[in-house]
Amino acid sequence: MSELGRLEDLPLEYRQDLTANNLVALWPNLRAALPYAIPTRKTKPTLWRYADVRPRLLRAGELTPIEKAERRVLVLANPGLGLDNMQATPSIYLGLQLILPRETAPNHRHSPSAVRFVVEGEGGFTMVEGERLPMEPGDLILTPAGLWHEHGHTGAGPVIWLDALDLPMVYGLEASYCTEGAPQVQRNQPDGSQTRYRRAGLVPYRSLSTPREKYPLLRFPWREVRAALGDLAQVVNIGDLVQLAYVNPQTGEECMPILGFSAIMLRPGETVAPVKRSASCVFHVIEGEGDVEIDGTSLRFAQNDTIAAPTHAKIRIANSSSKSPAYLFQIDDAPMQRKLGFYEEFG
Ligand code: GTQ
Repeated sequence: MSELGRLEDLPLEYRQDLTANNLVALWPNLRAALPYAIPTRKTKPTLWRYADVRPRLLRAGELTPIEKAERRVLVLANPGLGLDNMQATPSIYLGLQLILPRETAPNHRHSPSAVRFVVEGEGGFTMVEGERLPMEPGDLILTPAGLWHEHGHTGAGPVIWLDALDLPMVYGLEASYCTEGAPQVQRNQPDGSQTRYRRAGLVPYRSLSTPREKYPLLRFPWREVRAALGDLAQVVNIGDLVQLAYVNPQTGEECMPILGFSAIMLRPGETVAPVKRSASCVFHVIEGEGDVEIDGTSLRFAQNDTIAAPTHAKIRIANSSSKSPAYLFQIDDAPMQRKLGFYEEFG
């Protein structure tokens, strides 16, 4: 490998002249842009304990009325990426959102896509294009790019969910913006997408001849996902991943364009070592407790904690209970990397 010329090797007058003409010499910067073998990663393996976030989020509920917040969210920001940048990983925005009884987070739509993973509370709902979607703990709710959505809460006690958005990508492309709207009129089909697409392998007959909906299924109830994981666990060898992807039931492809979502079950006492991948990812603990090791950093996790891992990370996850399974919700940017042609697994 030849040594590349440094900036200091160039005459000062020449460097200043380049700058004045909005030009940059590539070779002093080439290795930073294209490092050998492994990308430069600023993302730190990071764990946000729910026990730390929850009281601060409830305090935000006291300090800031919903009218002054629009969305009452504490963002899980990776310290390696700069807190102000609001990135859990370079592609994943995460926030924990609080809504209190009778509050509404007003109707809007935006160019980034969002999903909600419900953490606690009963009686919350998200309305998407007039369809009212109940939010039970563990449910995954999609609010894709450009669709109207508002949140409400008709129950008692706080409702908290994890927001995951592809905001860093869309913002980085200078394409992130939002439109406000009047409250939606509810269609007489609450949770209609879930009713139509409840069973894998069965789609409404009419969908075969009508133009495909881009987002046919908007809610994935945890009850169904949990049961499906339990079934899958019966036929997967111990140590192999029991993992289900949330997909578009009409195409079988990932349900959202940039970020991917899946659920993992760790059987009692089980340790798994997922294949190393070019995607960055996040784990949110649905149930259970254990230990995760990311590039040599060990983190202990409990229920509702959230963990970020950089691209190209070596990851090991252990369920520390010998009696109960553990369940994780995984978010990654594999869909985008696949579409762009650079997704890799290093098996
Ligand atoms: O609930 O629509 O965490 O627009 C950030 C931006 C949540 C939302 C966030 C949003 C929302």
